[in-house]
Amino acid sequence: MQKVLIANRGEIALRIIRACKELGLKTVAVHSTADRELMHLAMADETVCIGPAIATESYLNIPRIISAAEVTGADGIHPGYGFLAENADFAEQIENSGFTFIGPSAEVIRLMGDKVSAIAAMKKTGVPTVPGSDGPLPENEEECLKIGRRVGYPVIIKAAGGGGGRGMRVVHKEEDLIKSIRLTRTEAGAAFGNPMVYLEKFLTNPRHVEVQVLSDGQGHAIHLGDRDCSLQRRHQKIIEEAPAPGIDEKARAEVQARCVQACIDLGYRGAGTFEFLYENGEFFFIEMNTRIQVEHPISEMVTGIDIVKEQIRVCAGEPLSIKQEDVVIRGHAIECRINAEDPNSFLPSPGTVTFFHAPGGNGVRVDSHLYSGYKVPPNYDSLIGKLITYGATRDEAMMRMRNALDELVVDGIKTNTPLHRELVRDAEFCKGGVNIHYLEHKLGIS
Ligand code: MV4
Repeated sequence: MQKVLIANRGEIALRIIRACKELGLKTVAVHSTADRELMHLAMADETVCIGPAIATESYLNIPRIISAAEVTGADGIHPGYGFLAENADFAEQIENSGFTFIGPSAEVIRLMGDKVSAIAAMKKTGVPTVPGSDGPLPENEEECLKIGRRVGYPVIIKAAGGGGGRGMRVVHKEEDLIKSIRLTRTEAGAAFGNPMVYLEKFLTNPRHVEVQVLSDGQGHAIHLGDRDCSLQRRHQKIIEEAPAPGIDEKARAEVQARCVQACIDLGYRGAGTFEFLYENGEFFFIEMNTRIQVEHPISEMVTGIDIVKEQIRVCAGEPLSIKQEDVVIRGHAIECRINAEDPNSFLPSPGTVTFFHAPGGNGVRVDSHLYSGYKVPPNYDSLIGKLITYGATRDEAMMRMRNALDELVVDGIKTNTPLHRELVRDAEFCKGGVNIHYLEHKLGIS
């Protein structure tokens, strides 16, 4: 691989260009007409405008992206996260056109995109899953009632084509099961073109803990420890940390080893994340993400491994250069997602950044495409940067985050920085180990 086309925008496009530069790879940045002022365009070797602001005609338009790779002679395509990152057809068309998709095979993306087949694959390889229907719910409603009775209430109905919190419904009692299944099926058919649903025991107070992996698809795989992403609102993560605090060490070692084995069994290539619910000392697999994730930097900080560089290397066909025994989790890292939004209403707040000052100092990392004068367009995700702090201990990382947030200045638009300043001083969050409902309860949503 010699030239990488980055099929994304914003901070992750910048992050990928930095990795390519370290690897000595040429870069092509593609962008929409709304994104001519993006910082990474100035750092790329070449740029191509692929269409209008509306993502379906630019960042989501497969023929336009492949054409841009063709005209620039790029041989690798990095999807980043979001947009086409987990679109199996995109990966397939890239490979069929003779380019390298920086991610796993289209087959593995498809397997993990269908949550029913993903769970079946995990059961087969020995990754622990949530007790449930073990497959799609049958058409026969008497059979569904039997499954509900066996699993025990409360249960959750999820769409096979869903994920990330889309297409699910909690059922507290048997009387509500059948109508909930019918409703979820109808919604899933409309939203995902697939009415298939499955059932799981509903865990009432779990934490969201995920395991980062790297795998070369040639029989070598490693994990880079775990992250706690429980602090979320409406399935949008707000703060993440690595490692997850207060996890049972035996359960942790076991689940991490199972994830590595799963990568080998799947022939997995690239960076990936196994998502779990963690409750009462046990891990339960819910989904696998086949992309680089927003929160990958905290795992980089505690391992010293550049995940994006390794992801590109293994997808270029090189064997994994790191052995598991060389991966040492050292210290603690926290990430605050800085969004261009109103800190109270959470409504997007696009516009011109009249002044930007990034914090710095020991153990502080800022992954952001922001600069003074940059105009945040209204067309895309509101993430404008990630503030990451590292410390020898969790307390030190938290202290550095409090100070870094106090140094951060973003003028001209509203950001969620005030919310972050409050959260890093929250007594329960400071203790560590809050569950997935904590933030919404604190904000008074549910
Ligand atoms: C669950 C659950 C409780 N029990 N599954 C939401 C996102 C999707 N990835 C899975 N989700 C959940 N699945 C069972 N069996 C609770 C959630 C959930 C959640 C999970 C992770 C992070 C935040 C969440 C917020 C609400 C619900």
